[in-house]
Amino acid sequence: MQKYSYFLGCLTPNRYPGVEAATIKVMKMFDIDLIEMKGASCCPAPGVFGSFDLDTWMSIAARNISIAEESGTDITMTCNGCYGSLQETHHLLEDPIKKEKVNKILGKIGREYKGTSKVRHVIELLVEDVGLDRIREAVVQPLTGIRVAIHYGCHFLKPSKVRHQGSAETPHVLDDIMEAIGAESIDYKDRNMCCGAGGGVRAAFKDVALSFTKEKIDNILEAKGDCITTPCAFCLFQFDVGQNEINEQLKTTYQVPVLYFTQLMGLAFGLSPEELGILHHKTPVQPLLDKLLTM
Ligand code: 9S8
Ligand code: 9S8
Ligand code: COM
Repeated sequence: MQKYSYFLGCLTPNRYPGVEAATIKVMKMFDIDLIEMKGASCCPAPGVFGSFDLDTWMSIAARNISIAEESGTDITMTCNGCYGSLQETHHLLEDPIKKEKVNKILGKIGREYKGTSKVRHVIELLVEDVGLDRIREAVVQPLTGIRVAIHYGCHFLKPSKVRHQGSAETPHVLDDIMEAIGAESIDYKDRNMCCGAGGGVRAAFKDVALSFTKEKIDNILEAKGDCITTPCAFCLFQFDVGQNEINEQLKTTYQVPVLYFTQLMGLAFGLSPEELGILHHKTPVQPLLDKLLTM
């Protein structure tokens, strides 16, 4: 069994424990053990901390990575923001001058960043290490007939010269996974547009954030999407909770189910909605489950 440190970040454990459960269970099916990182903190959020003070941001991120280094494992995560912080810090600290500066700060708390743990999004483990063939073989309940609207999220794709997720303009890694589990990944207008929440926008200007979310959902409905999926816990939160906020404000009735992509994989692998924690999402997922039963 290969071991990976699972960097949870803030949203996954606090708001979406089902994402944590689904991801651990799905990865275990492919002999990948996700281990807890004792003492990990906020990544810290790239669009917030990173925009204000790079040294503070990098030092906190480097402290988190050093926890994985201690256990001799690489590090993975289920949030694009966390991926952005840790992956970019790993990249920036290839510069010896920056590394020395950060280690001076970490030295005050008896820690050191070495750079020995790789930082990889859980999608990378699934596509590169597990492979689409093994994913296809694990399917017991193909999601045939389900029209999935993928939202990749900004930090997954950009800056593209650091992220290496194929094309930042026409990404397809998650499309490939969705097709491997039998679902149909649909095209819709402005697919790569931000969900609205990132960069502190949700915290500072909620109406602006929600107007982005609404525009995306309208585009998804126009393309007849049955559900939304994403590789980012923060985007998941914005679409799931955001639809309810829009409905309250505008007296609308948006109800497009939102699932983390490993939760959709779990359904295709025969895990129950309870095991995947999807019944606790703010926007009910029942319409999707009902459609699955009729397929
Ligand atoms: S940690 Fe604190 S706020 Fe958050 S979920 Fe993802 S980004 Fe990193
Ligand atoms: S949250 Fe997740 S990755 Fe971001 S910045 Fe724009 S999109 Fe939603
Ligand atoms: C979004 C993270 S995933 S942040 O709000 O841009 O920092």
